[in-house]
Amino acid sequence: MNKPSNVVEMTPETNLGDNSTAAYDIEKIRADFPILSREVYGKPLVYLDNGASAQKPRQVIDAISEVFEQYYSNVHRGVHWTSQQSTTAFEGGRSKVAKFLNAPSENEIIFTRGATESINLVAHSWGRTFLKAGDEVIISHMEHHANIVPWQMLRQELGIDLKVVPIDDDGNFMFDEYENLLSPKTKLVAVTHVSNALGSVVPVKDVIEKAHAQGALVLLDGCQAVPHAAVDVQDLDVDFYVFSGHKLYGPTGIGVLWGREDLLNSMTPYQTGGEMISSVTFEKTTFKKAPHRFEAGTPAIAEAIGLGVAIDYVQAIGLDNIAAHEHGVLQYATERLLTIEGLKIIGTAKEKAAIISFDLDGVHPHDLGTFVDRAGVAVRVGHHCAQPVMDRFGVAATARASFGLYNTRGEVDALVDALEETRKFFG
Ligand code: 7TS
Repeated sequence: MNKPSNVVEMTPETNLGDNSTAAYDIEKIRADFPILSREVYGKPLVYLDNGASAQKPRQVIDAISEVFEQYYSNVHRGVHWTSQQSTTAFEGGRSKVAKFLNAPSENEIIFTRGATESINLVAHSWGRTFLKAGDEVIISHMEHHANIVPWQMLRQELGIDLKVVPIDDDGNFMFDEYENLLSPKTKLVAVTHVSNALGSVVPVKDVIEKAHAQGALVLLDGCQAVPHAAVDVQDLDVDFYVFSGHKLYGPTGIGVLWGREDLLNSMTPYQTGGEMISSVTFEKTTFKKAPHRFEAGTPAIAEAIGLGVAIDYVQAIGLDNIAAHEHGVLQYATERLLTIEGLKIIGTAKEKAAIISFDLDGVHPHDLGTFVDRAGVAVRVGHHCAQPVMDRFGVAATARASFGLYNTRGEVDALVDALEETRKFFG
């Protein structure tokens, strides 16, 4: 992220939550998302679970329908018209992702099923090629399970060590502790760009600089970063970057692994089979270079095309405009939530993306989630696949409101009203 979402400079055109401005026409944006105009339990849907998955604009929905209605076929293997159309659109999706991340080459964009598969791919292919017993991988205390368990599996299999950067009571990444953990044994630093449970923005540029000074590579989990601000992999000077399409207003079943081309081509394949080979005989098989090296079998065709359209969509609004809008909503939500008696925000880091985890005194998060749902408000409750974060703050679960580019201050008010009702009901 060039600018973390909460340090984006605010301008009079961009910092207004609900109000349409020349730079940010919120009503027009909301009208692009069909689901936002529906009601649940007779109440307008207030969708505040974007951290789990974001809703889809009409442009993405239509693009996916168009694939199946107009030109669907398998890719990379047909001389016929539909196959060529599908291949061009599919590879167009790759090219949009490359530009979105400012990747030097489209060959560096590997399509996966999602961030989980991207991280597993790196652990499997890079890890098994380059790690040996005694090597160290550093993660942080606020990782999603998807960036913990694959490394634990390698620890079990190869005997590597896993080091964990602690977080402070506000949910800040403890940089001094990180520096202390780095050593010549460190081979990889795999950390989240933005915490899904706390919203904390990790100072990734400094993390990368220090890791590289020790000769270690860096993988960033960008799931919660790419929907909120512009990411430039060259400016970051990172080695691997992963994210899921469905949190970026795109379809499910499609995700991205970006890696430096030389690195990718030095790695053993992840899955093997059709489309990733150069030649096969019963004696010997040779493999293609990236990206096809890592894309065995028929890929998620319509989904990759849909992801490209989602990227067009956020870029047309502008990532900086989105960041500024969401920052306004985050600030407003933080202030309003703190007026609720007994409500405690968990995660008050210096730099935050538009995610607020909270606890309401005396109300179990699951009861809270069920209660506000009846008011049409969708929040996530649970451990957010980040159980170590819950342990760190001594809770089993939290409620979490995570905002997207279409959320408004009016929706924050609806959440606050629903929480006041919840408090009265259980109080
Ligand atoms: N990494 C982070 C930081 C995430 O937030 C998530 C999903 C993942 C990895 C895994 O992504 P997937 O698309 O492969 O499943 N996070 C959440 C969440 O916060 N609530 O539901 C899913």
